[in-house]
Amino acid sequence: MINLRSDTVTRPSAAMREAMANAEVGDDVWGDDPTVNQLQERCKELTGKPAALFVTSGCLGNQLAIKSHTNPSEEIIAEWDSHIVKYEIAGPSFISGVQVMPLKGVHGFMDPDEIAAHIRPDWYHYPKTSLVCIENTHNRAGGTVYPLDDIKQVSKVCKDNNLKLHLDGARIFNASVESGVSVKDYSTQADSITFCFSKGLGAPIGSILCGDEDFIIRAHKYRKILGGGMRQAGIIAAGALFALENNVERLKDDHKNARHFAEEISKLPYVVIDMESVQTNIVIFNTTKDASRIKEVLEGKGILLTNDGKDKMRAVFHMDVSAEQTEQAIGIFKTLKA
Ligand code: TLP
Repeated sequence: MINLRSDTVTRPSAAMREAMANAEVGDDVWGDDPTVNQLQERCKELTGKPAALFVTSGCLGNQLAIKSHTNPSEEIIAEWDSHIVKYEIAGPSFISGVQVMPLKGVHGFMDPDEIAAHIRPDWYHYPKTSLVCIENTHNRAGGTVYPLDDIKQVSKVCKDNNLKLHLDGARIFNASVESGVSVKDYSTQADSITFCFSKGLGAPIGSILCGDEDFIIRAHKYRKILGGGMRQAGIIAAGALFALENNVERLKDDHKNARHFAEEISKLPYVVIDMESVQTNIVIFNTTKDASRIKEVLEGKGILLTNDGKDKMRAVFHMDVSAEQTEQAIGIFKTLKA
């Protein structure tokens, strides 16, 4: 099977498993796991943030960030198609008691003037706006890379208005290898960042949340409340360290495969792709055929991908899909009749 459902489907390599098997461990709820501590230190260096917290998932990282930056009955601004709005099951209201003001972006990026226009004036009828969340790369826009200058403008709006800025950088390394902008240069624009080891980086589990010390002290408590404290977590932290060491530069191969796949399938009469959106490892496309039917037929031919409603599909490239398998997938797509 060529699994293009997500970059979360990768399985750890033999070398990564070996690093995990040999990890030194301790009880991380006591702060005693040397491998978790090493990973958190490494992530502080990478992001330029004073503190870091290892968490089970990108969702937990985002939700802890929202909880730690806000108070109940406040409002946060996020892009309407972002992961936080679309796929975190109303987590901001459930966990933090805040309301989301979703703004539509272009390629997933909100207009800084529009953000400014939606900050609530101080009035007793209104919630207080306290946080802006951005996503880089933007998943549902097709893995688009947030231009650093645009992030700087959003950051300025936040600073000028005393708002916090959280960066959902689940795929920040995809953005970084593609743009040449360092993870640190992206992170320092925001008050907090999460990124995932379990997507393109190929580790089985884990994400990190980075920010200043007080923020991470709050997040640490909330992680505990939500059951996110792990004991000998060094076993999974070792996979994450291995991923940072070995799997960053190779993300460019995934981008190349995604681009090639998009270029080829865009020639098919029933496929419509905004090629401008194909910037990293995700290909989102529309189809004039029934997307769920295409998905079914492709599954029978050995390709797994996802559909979103009747006419939208997503294919994600990652380390378990080689250039040859990309070629095979294109070939199979071409056998579908118009
Ligand atoms: N995205 C998953 C699904 O949940 C949709 C995927 O297959 O792409 N931020 C972004 C931008 C994400 O794409 C995801 C996962 C997360 C956060 C959450 O990460 P996890 O799955 O580790 O909770």
